[in-house]
Amino acid sequence: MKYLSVAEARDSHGHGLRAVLTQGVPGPWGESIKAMLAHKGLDYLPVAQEGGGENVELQAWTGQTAAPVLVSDELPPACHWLDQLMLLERLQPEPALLPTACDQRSRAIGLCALIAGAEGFGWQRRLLMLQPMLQMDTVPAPSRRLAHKYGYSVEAVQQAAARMGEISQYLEQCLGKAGGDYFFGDSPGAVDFYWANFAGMIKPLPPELNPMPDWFRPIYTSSDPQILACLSAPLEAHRDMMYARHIATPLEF
Ligand SMILES: N[C@@H](CCC(=O)N[C@@H](CS)C(=O)NCC(=O)O)C(=O)O
Repeated sequence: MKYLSVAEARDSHGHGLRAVLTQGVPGPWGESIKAMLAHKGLDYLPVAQEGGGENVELQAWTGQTAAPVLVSDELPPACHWLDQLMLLERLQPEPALLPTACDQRSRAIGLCALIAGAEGFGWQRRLLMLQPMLQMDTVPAPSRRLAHKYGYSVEAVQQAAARMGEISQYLEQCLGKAGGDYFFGDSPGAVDFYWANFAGMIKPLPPELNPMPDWFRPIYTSSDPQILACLSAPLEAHRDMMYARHIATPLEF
């Protein structure tokens, strides 16, 4: 994927939607957004963020340093997953990513928060991924930055696997109750896209579908039975169905 620098992207005001993405790796937040952009047929200019980097120019442009960010010309940068979702719905209402009826809509947003939000499934998994680096004698600067940004502490890490288990069991229940292939209705929505992409944080797709760098794969691949149990058979089948039907592979990042 060809990326603009943040400086180039700032100058492209008037050229439509820009998506700041972590360059070179399949970050689950960014991959979810890319999959939903593609699902809606929305074009965008990819802009490079450096995972764990200082991202000084991004900070000056958007007021924060993480990815993804969606910047649509005259609107404020959408840095938070819910703002991003609502922006996608606004830019291209069909196919919709959220149900309209209030009950289903509030549940769908809640499930997205459990997967992608603060303290959610991805957040907890990231704490566990950071743990080996945080235990080194000299903690690498990117890990130190990420630990600070995303609430790492010994106490937080201790509860992470159990919390992932609670969330994934709840997701499995919701998928079962939905009774079809998708979390809501008979077409894919935000919860489906988030789950499919975040499942890769414990068992990434094989190299031919997800050609992530060799150094990155072991970080994402878990061998801990408690964590692997989060990917129950129905949740893994859902993930595989989403890639087979709705997310283009091989992934490009
Ligand atoms: N601000 C986002 C969180 C996005 C996020 O967690 N981004 C991570 C993805 S791993 C990231 O950019 N990490 C690398 C970094 O912060 O440099 C939200 O709340 O929706």
